[in-house]
Amino acid sequence: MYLYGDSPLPHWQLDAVAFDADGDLWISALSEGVAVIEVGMEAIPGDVNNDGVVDIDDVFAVLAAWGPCAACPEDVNGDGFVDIDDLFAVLANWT
Ligand SMILES: [Ca+2]
Ligand SMILES: [Ca+2]
Repeated sequence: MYLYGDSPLPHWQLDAVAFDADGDLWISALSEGVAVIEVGMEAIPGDVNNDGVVDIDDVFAVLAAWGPCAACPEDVNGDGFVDIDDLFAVLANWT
């Protein structure tokens, strides 16, 4: 961090700014390392592909991941299995 001119505010020289697949904003500064800032919308239940809507693509994602699945987004209720309950959760949150 360095001060720019007479400004009391710190200034950083940004190196790269990008969003990852989870919607987190990654900012790297040349002299200060990397910071991650979580931005964006709160997760929508049933939006397993995290595109901001619950639609047929989420249904297909649930069907494709059917069965045991630890910590995967298609397991909407978090019980370790992708099954009919998760499909119903997607349908119940249809946007
Ligand atoms: Ca979606
Ligand atoms: Ca489940």
